[in-house]
Amino acid sequence: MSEKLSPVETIKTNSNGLRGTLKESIEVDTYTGNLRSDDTILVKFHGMYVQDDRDRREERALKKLDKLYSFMIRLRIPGGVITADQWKTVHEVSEQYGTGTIKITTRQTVQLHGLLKHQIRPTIQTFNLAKLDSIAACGDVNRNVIVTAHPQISSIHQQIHAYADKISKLLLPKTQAYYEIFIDDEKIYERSVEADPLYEDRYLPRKFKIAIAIPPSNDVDVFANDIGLIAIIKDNELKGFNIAVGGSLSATHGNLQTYPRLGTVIGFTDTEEKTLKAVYEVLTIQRDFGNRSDRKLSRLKYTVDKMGVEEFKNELEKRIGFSLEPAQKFEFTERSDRYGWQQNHEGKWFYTLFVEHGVIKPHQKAFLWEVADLNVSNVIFTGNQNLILGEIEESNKHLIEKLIETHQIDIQTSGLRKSSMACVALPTCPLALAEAQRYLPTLVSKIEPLLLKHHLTEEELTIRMTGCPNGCGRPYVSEIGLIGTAPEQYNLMLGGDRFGVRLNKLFKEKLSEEEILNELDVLFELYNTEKNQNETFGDFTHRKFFQ
Ligand code: SRM
Ligand code: SF4
Repeated sequence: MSEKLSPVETIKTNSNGLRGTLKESIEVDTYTGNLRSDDTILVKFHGMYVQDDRDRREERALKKLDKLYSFMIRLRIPGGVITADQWKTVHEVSEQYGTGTIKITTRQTVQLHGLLKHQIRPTIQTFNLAKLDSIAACGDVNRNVIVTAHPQISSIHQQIHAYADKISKLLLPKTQAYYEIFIDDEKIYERSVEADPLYEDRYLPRKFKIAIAIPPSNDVDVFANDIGLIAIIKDNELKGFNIAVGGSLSATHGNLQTYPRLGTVIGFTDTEEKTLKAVYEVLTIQRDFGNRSDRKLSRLKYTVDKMGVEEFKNELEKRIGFSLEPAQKFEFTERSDRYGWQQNHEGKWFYTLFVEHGVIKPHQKAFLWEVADLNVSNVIFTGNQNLILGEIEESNKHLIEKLIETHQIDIQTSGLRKSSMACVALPTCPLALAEAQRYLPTLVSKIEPLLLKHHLTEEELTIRMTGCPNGCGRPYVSEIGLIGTAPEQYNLMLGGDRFGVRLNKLFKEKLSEEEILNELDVLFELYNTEKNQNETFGDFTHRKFFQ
């Protein structure tokens, strides 16, 4: 007997190409800042979420007021690269329609919070003029494709980088609803041009994520993605990609059927045509076999585990019409960003700015505006929530150096802070059980003295915090993972490696700040006295507690 479809499935198939009643919700229902119920689902496929300020819920409920609804918009920026002019547009839109804050996400793009309903269309229209869009940035489709950010890493980085854009385009939904609803007044496209052989009218059972890593860097956490492509480079030439499937980090507290899983490498493809075909058909398998009744169990990882890796690979080879070659050797030896100035193989300069948890501070925003005004660099977002000013000619470097000085852009901070990551959480995320990006900076300030006490200040150990177990800040692939369970309470996860190839495990549950600090004090002491030569903290805790 077939299982009952989840209600989201019906909303998708009945949506007339993701249109639903979004136009009416936005233009007719002016009495509320919210959308009609089904439209709150559909608007995600166009890159937006309806939210409300959770800090103000109580105050508004007491006054018998509706929630303070607003929208978060997330841009689709494959590979995270935009021009200086596009940055200026993001800056201006954030001031005119958002809260003023620009947030770099863990998937190489930016989000703006706090847009009111009537500001959605002008926002999207302004982005559109700057050739920016938010199509498929959320929803049950392929999301922003991410790729190792720093072009210095390889002279063929550009060639690999282009794959992010090609894959993103290949997997875009065909519906023109975005343009129709948010940009043009009239319906200008015929439905006949919208036939969508990939997504059909049911789209995927769940969100889908793809990352491309260029070893030795795993700054994208390639194994945390539904599909991970690992570039294989020999003699400075791109030979092809290893393909990993079934990565995803989310889990639900108390639901043992859910778990974080790292992608499994199933083979290698040596041409662009073969790589794109394999990527495309992984999506069709997930479309056809993915769980459409329980959204908690609908990511590709569950499809892969249900079918078994071998059966999944057989199905893929049947669909692509060729056999995958054996996976090639690779090694990851770094994951953090390369802060400060770096020069690439062509002599161009790149400056990586540390942006704590992706929240651009006012003085950084002022700096970036003036840099963009010079128009001598592009802007690259990293999967670690930082930002690179790229492609700077030697003759222009001094202009940016001067602005760095004027705006006191300081990258001097501890290794721990530089390797820290946190998700948005409160006040906008409806799923947050605890604070994350608003709290981790304070906690890091309290951990730093412990590192000093145990002579570990130079250690670049990774610490990641999320407000719930969904894993948006990828805490399951860190050396110290803190996952919110309730206000001011976190599970402490240990034993993950430094480069994102081994998951951490639950060490202690529901700890308060004081308990976290006490645990870390003891752990740092143990690490300092018992570690092997060159052993990282993550490898040490793995050996000590989980082997
Ligand atoms: Fe996420 C949902 C923020 C990366 C797993 N994520 C959300 C929502 C939209 C909450 C919601 O559903 O209403 C959060 C919006 C908060 C806000 O107020 O802005 C949210 N996720 C984020 C971002 C902004 C975190 C950040 O601080 O950077 C990241 C945006 C990435 C992007 O640009 O697309 C973000 N989310 C991730 C990642 C990490 C990654 O992709 O590398 C994960 C774990 C990897 C994975 O997908 O397994 C992740 N987010 C989730 C999940 C769990 C999905 C699942 O399979 O169960 C949810 C909840 C859901 O989808 O039901 C979620
Ligand atoms: Fe929200 Fe949880 Fe994601 Fe953090 S991890 S942004 S709290 S869904």
